[in-house]
Amino acid sequence: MGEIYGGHLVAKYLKEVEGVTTIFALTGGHIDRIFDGCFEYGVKIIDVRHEQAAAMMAHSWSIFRQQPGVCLVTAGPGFTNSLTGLVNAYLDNAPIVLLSGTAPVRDWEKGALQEMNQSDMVKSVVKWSGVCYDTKRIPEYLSKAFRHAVSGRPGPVFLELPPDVLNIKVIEEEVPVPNRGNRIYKSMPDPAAIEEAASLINSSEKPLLVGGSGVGFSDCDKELLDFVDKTGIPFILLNNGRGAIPDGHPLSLWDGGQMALLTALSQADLVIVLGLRFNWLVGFGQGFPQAKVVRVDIEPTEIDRNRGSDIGLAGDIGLSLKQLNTLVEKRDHGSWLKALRDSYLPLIAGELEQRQRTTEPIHPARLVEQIREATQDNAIYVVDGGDTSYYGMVGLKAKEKSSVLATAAGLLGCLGTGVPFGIGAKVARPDETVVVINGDGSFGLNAMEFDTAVRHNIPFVCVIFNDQAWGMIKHGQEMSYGSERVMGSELGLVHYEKVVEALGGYGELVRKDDEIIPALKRALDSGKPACINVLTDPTVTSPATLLFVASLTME
Ligand SMILES: Cc1ncc(C[n+]2csc(CCOP(=O)(O)OP(=O)(O)O)c2C)c(N)n1
Repeated sequence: MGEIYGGHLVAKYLKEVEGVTTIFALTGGHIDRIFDGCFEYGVKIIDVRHEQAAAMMAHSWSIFRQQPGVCLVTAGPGFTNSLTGLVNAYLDNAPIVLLSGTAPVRDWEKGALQEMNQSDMVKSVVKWSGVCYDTKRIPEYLSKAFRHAVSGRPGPVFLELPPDVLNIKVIEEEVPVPNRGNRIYKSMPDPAAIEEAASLINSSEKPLLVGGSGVGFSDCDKELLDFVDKTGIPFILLNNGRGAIPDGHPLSLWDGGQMALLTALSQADLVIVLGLRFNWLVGFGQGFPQAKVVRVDIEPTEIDRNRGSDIGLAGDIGLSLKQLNTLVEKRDHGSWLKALRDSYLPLIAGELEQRQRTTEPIHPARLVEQIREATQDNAIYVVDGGDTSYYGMVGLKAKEKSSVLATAAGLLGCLGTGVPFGIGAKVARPDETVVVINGDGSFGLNAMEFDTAVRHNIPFVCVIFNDQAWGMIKHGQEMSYGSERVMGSELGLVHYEKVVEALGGYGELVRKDDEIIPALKRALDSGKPACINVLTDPTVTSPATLLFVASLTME
């Protein structure tokens, strides 16, 4: 009869039952036995420099591997540091499993080191949380955590593992290990509702399809492409659903970016919404009262949220589209598409021209264009920042699902996500080129993770759009209070490329347009985690900032 520690059981279960090869973690005495278990059972640990980054990397892994990402943090400050990443995953519906240390149960309520009520703190931002008090039940609790993370609408879960559970030995043969099952069980909407949706789609003259992270986390790419090709409906895919059909598809509206979305919503007679919430990012669904709405969502409570739908299909997107594809008619919406493009392309004419023009300092739209040129659209692009996010999002092209991921433009609007998500993407998909596009302010929040990338040999390129300020906020202050009242939003010229060099990576500073592509190529060829610090025009204000300021100053 073999004996095994609780901490070893954790690693063994992760590896052998859930197939987890890699976790993101920051060490601590309370969780040390799990680290030892990972050593024993060959689970790779990417050990980070801040727990926030561990949660963000796990989130990124969940997108690029389409499996739950696992992160492991120690009790107290390790746990509290992870919260920003956890909330970000919650608001993005990303399945991450956060394993946390906690004070020994025998010392609870006595003033133990790092003792705090973590479970209560976390409850409002997870799908499920639990504390395991019994070593023999570790596999059962882990199984429950994974099931909650992926079933129905995905999301983060939290499991506390005290040291007086992890450091106890039990007889392995006496530990029940749950059968994993298939884990994801898909549901289908009411067939009558599908028929009604198909007849609305068939009779519509100006239909529009919009998809979100539900597309990103569903296995529906083929059904979606079949639907779009058959119906001829113009579409735009957002969040991590972007690229499920590449942006280069002739019916994609990404050639006009957010202007195309706003224009199309205001002119459509029918909007088909797949796995996208009507939150503030789409004006709470209020901006297109003229249109009928068909919604497909795995979460029924989302279907009429903020705006009632004409037809709601509650269930899996792929299964729903498969059924719809048998009922929708082949159509050509070429004249509607042309009318749409005629409306939105003039609105972005200035920006299109800006992409081709060389200026000093460099315009951010031009810098994005040069990044495209250097990488030939063949990379995973992670975009983080304020104004920088806008130019990255609208200027880049997604060649595959999630390959343009604007991590700071989600519901949490969380800066500092770029570097951790870039690292998570490269760990999950080592054969891809990964390029992070970062505002200089945002870069600073998780810059130390370059050390993680160097230690683990995770090459990627981070291009800093250095306007020497928290640009989006600075420009908002200029507009609201006047340029003489800018306060706490200027950063000055910082040599971030030298910071990265000092950490063992590759770095270059770029001031001129003709230096961009050669520097990027050297960075890509260096095979190291690299930072190209590009001085950009500090006076440029993006349309996103104009909208943002207007929305916050509205009475
Ligand atoms: C973690 C976090 N802190 C603060 C903010 C508020 N905020 C929104 S945009 C912005 C400025 C971003 O500056 P930078 O990253 O340099 O990008 P830029 O706007 O200059 O392109 C700030 C501070 C936020 N969204 N997230």
